[in-house]
Amino acid sequence: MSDSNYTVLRNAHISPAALFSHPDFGPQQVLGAIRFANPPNSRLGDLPALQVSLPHIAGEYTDEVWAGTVARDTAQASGIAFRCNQDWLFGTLEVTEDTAQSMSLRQATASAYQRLFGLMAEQGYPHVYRCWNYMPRINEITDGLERYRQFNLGRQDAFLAWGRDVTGNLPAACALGTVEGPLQVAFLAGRAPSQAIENPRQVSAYAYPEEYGPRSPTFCRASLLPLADQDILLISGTASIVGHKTMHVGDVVAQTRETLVNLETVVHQANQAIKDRRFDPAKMLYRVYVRHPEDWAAIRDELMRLTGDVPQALFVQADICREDLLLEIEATAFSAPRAPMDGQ
Ligand code: 3EB
Repeated sequence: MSDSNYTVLRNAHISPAALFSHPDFGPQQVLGAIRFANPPNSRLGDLPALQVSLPHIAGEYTDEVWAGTVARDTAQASGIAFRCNQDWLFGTLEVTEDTAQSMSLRQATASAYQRLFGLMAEQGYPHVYRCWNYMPRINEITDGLERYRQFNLGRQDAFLAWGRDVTGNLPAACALGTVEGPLQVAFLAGRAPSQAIENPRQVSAYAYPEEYGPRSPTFCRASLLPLADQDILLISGTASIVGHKTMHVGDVVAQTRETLVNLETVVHQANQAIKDRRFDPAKMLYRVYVRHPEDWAAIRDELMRLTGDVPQALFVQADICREDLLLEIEATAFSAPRAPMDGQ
């Protein structure tokens, strides 16, 4: 663990058995976790943790763990489990849809995000950096509208209700489909502003034309957190989209290559923004969402050409938010630590 005076944020893929005994991810440091397991299993204690019932495709089961220095005990408010420290707040929540109770997916999403913004305001962490969204039957059409598009309506409803921008400085995000269960949301918020990074190869998601739904998705391509001793880049789910169009329909290798060019472009944009520091695609932590599990090895081989070695990547089977997308890749990058007085 760093002995600097600054609060550091880190994340890693850690096997459930090693959680809490790892020197950087002890009980006092862990803020929360996201676990993919089908069926769900335990050993997360009272951590704010999403257990998303999507199967791992390959490799050992690991948790994606977020940690800082000295996390406070888990608290509950507005149905949100959260842990925070001086700088960060990590929270998780679930909302069950129930049309009999007027709780459509749109309403469930609006409720989740309204509560999340409420908690952030109340606890004094006004900036949301990253949201993870999982919902059942994401590509199913009900009442004439694909459920992902209903989710986009509800998400934007909540941003607008809180007077937040729906363009520009938005959180990074991902949105994936499960088979059944509640809407599940995890989020990372903080006290200091982040900088939104966009991809010049792609139309910003908040500016997608109406053919992708009545309301645009409310996220940015990556959140850059310029910290005292380290820069962190949280890259949104990234897919084979150029402009606003899906490319290479039906061709998983070509979709993977396009996705990786998009990822490299986002990293390049972030490096431009920080000027002297280098995020390196070879060293990022990846999560790969794969629609058809049999495609995973072909995707891994392409990713290896970028990372030059076995990538630090977790492969999970999930439905992607456009019917014609075969994969989506998200990543976290950490720059080399800076000497404390450097660049001040
Ligand atoms: C895309 O680029 C692919 O709605 O939060 C990626 C990341 C995607 C986040 C979201 C959707 C979301 O449009 C889909």
